[in-house]
Amino acid sequence: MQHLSSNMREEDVVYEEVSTEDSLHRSGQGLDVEILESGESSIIFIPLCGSTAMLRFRPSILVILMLLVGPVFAKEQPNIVFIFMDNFGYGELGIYGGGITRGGATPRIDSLADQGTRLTNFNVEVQCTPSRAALMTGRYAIRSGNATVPITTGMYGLTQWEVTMAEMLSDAGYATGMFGKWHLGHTEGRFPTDQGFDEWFGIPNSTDESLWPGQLQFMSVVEENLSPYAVPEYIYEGRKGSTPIKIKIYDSVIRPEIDREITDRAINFMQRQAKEGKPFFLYIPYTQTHMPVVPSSEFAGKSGNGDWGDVLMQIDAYVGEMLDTLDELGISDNTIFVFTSDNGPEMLPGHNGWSGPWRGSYFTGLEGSLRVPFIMRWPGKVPAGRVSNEIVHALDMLATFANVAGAKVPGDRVIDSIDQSGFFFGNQEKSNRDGFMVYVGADLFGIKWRNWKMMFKEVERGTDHKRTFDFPRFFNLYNDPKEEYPLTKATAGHFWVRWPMGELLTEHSASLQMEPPIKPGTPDPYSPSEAKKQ
Ligand SMILES: [Ca+2]
Repeated sequence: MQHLSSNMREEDVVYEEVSTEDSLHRSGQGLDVEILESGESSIIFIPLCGSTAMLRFRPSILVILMLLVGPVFAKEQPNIVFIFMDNFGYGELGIYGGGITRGGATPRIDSLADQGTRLTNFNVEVQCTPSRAALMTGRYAIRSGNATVPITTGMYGLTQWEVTMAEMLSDAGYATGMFGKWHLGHTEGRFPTDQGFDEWFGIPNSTDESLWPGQLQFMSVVEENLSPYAVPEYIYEGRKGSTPIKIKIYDSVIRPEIDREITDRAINFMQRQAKEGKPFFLYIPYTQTHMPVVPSSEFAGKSGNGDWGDVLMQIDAYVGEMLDTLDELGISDNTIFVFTSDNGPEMLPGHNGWSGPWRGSYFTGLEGSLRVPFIMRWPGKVPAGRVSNEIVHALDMLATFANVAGAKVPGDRVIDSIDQSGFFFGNQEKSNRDGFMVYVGADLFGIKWRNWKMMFKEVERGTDHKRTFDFPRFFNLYNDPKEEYPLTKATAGHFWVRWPMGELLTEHSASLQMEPPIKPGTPDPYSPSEAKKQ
């Protein structure tokens, strides 16, 4: 039983084989889910009020989306521009209650909401790397070995076996360009141009690393050559089929200006593709508003309200430039334009983002971590001015884009992505998703289902101790948006919600059993059949 928690001994564990139904019942009583292998069964490992029980069930409900549909060939393939902000909270944009209340107006992005559909319940994974892994693969990040930002694994990211959104769209005939932050691998074979992007400009990791070269101790460690990873982060330029080239060190001088260059290159990419007449997928994971949040010299002081307001104005202007470019090129009507974020707000003091009406920063399972702004515009296709509180997850973008692009979702693996095109097109009021697993790192913190959450764990801030509840906490998000009152009139009498949530959990657990997660740091080549033999 090598999977037992480090603080638990084999002899402390009580094993019990139970029916699926019984396991569902008990799964509503607090858990730290780990899937353990045992022949064809799955085992859920559940600490119960000081004692521990092993619940075993047979996966009777395997709704594996592996059977997900073949491609629906689109008559006309729309371009896709996908802006993915970094640590940009739910409350930042004017249209979400931010903008001027945050010190910087965002009129261009706000106007996108009038021209398209805005979601108030778009959800993501809660850290940079997992969120990007989920978006790119349509699979929970735990599956690809990217459940957390890399802390101890120098070699990380997506194995070549994963099929990314860029690879999928590339196979469907798209030109694919990425300009910005990857955070899915920084070693040979793990760069964006190894994962389906024709071209890439940006950083492999993250923006806090721009602070490293300014520290004497760090630079002396670099001199000492203590680790291949304790080195300055570079800005790269890459093309599919060749090794990316290091352009310059990403330091605090370049940090404020990098999004300017990302924007220029993104615009250049659109211009080139429009000339070629080829549909394109343009992925723009900006570096703002990850700390350090410092405006470009062009915007410094512009809001009169400090760095944050300046940066909001900057982001809005850059997005506006891209929208103008689409208009100038005459391709706005045939372009899906999405503005969203990878996770909830920055939490570092002095760089505090804003989660709007929700509680919590990134790295938590709270709504502030999960819900981010999301606006999609596709003139004539996606209803203009529509606002919806239906649940959509970043996971869903893969299958949705596959549908509109006539691309093919991989059929040989577990896919968590759900095609939401019918919902986005306004053909249906409801989305095709009722809920999802809430992970914080590799830890299953709980389940969100409709307006409810059943949480087994909680952490107030990403670096705090997490609390594990003996009895799960239930929150009615309509009555208690800040998740403060687990046992009130709003929740009492509603514990039935654990049953539909239990269904989701059972399906998820069974799928992890059937296709064990790839371990963090797994080198290429990875093959699931070889992994099973080990
Ligand atoms: Ca992030």
